[in-house]
Amino acid sequence: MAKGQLQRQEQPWTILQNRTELDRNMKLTRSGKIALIILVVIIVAAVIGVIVYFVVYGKTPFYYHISFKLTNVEYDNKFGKPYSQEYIDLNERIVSLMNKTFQASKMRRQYVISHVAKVREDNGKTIVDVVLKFKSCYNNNAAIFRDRARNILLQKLIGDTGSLCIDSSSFQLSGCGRRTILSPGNKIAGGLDSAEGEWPWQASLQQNNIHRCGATLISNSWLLTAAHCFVNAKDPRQWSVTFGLLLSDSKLKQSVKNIIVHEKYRYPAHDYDIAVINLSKPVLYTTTIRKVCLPEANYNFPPNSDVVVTGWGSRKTDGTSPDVLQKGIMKIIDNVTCNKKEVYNGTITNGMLCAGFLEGRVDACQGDSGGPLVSSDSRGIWFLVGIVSWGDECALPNKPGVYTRVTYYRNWIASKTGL
Ligand code: 4AZ
Repeated sequence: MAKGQLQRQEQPWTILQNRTELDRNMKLTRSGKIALIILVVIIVAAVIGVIVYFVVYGKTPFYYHISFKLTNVEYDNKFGKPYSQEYIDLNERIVSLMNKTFQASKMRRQYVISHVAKVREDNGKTIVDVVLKFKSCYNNNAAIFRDRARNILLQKLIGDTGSLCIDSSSFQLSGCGRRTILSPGNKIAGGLDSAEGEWPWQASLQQNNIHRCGATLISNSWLLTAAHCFVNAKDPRQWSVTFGLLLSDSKLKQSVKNIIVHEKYRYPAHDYDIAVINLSKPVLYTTTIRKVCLPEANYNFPPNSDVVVTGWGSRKTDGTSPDVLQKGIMKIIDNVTCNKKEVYNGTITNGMLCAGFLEGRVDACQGDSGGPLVSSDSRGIWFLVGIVSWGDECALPNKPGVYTRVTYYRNWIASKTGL
């Protein structure tokens, strides 16, 4: 009885044990299957990610601008007309030289095409501005990419250049202050709307996704803006920058890693109204997103020269803000004039610069702060002259806009950014 009982007791125990083992095995195979599925999903997602990355970045070309002097080509006024036979012939000779240069180099796979953007005169000789187009590379390799292109060109330009004599000392590879849109023009006759790519360094500085200020791209990771944009709002996590013509449909949004406000800026004083923004990751330059050139500290932008201010600021004091980036074409006003009693009565310091018209009419306004005031040189390269800072209301007679003078802070910018 006792044995029988034991036997009867053993049977359900063994069954139970076997079932538990079976369950464990089944569980193992089930968790094994789940792990396998997860692994497959991860691999598929990674493959899709890599493909998307290559497709997206593979379609983003790099443009490099170079210029050099042709010592055996007399300048001809017809070079100024892109449809003249003279221009077409010169373009063909240069494109053929560029094609030969890069097709016989280590960059043959990255090189796409080139074209002459502009022909200029220098002491009767001809200077050509050429745009070279390359397939994309990773952004952090851009500097290496650039150096490689420069070395290939320099080697070629001091050697055999066929029928063209090139002054290699005139060679310049300029990566800033250039549009790749050739003739943006005015979209609206007499209006102030800009065109996509016309001001490719312009950014909108946004606090919790709301436009607060303008900012200017000065490298792929740094922007310049006004210190007063960050009064009581210094946490970089609440800020982002966007690029593109329309505020409502930006082309790119970047997060901010760090904001450096000039250590001597004291609100509400207007001196030292400058700050630099470091992006969380560098932007990839495109046809419509590019950096402006920074002038040297000793450069002087002469009074009365043409400058352009751009931004999404209001159209008049306390007015509404536009969706399309606006431009205002104006003149630099010297500090002596701007300090006259009836103008700003001595309040304009050496770190400030005035621009606009004493009769009013064109001016920056609320929301343009931090944005660029730019000027183009004889080659059509754009330099940053000022940062929108302050003014007595907007477009009033004798109250032009006041800008942070970039040359005055050039060494401060270098000390913070290395640029
Ligand atoms: C502002 O409040 C502002 N007219 C910017 C520029 C000017 C005036 C005000 C210049 O952001």
